[in-house]
Amino acid sequence: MINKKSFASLAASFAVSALSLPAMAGSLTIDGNFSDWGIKNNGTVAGWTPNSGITYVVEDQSNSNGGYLSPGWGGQAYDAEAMYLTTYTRANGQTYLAIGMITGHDPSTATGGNSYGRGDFAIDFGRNGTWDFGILTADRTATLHQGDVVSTSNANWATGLWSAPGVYDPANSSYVTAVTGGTDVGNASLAISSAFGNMGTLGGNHWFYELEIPVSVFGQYWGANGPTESFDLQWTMLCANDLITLDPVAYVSEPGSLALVLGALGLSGLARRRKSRK
Ligand SMILES: [Ca+2]
Ligand SMILES: [Ca+2]
Ligand SMILES: [Ca+2]
Ligand SMILES: [Ca+2]
Repeated sequence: MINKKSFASLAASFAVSALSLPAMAGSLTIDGNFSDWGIKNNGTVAGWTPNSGITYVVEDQSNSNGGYLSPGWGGQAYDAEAMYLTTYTRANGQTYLAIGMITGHDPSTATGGNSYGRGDFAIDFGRNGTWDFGILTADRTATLHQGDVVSTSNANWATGLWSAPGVYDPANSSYVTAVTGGTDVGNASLAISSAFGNMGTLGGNHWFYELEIPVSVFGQYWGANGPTESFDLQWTMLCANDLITLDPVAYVSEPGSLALVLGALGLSGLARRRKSRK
């Protein structure tokens, strides 16, 4: 599995014009309910696994290890637990990027004292450390509101408390948390669930963020056949005590699609020749 994934990202880095993302035949309802993603809060590890056509990452933690999460602490109350992503085209011809995220962080957490509120979703096209878009989960300025998609540079982001895992250094943190400026380029649909339990096996309360973004807002970064560059999607809270990051292009949904990519590159023939030489 690990080999397959790294081979897939190698293939993706060669096949720049053929970045393929997971896609769904149907569409989702942006209502804060994850049943349409196939996610289940049934008290099992398998409950985190979504329907096919969705890429995801799970990093479920608890209050063990002194509440250490990486890069900071806080246990379940600051646990970024899972990120999900898919794409689909609606009957109107418009293609959408949909994002799901599960966290143990209460969205109503106020910022003050030792407490930090929710952050925004961040996208880095090119995976080059420059965060190009934010999707706002709260009103951030007089003109940048919850649900806005904002074109950003890194100067348009607040950062967290940590400069590296376990290193408290707010002045030198590069972990982006919330948008502070930039250009409003469009609107996402956003719904946040109320608290639920029984997610996975580690206990605690959880919340689900569900988003849908028309890919036209990404301009040059999204063409007729999908994103023009690989990208990272990230979410954290205002302290960045725990982050969750998804690189969806590294994901290959079916062995057949990897074989297709490798075949197109002539790599499968290369692999066979190498093998026969041994
Ligand atoms: Ca839903
Ligand atoms: Ca957890
Ligand atoms: Ca986590
Ligand atoms: Ca970038």
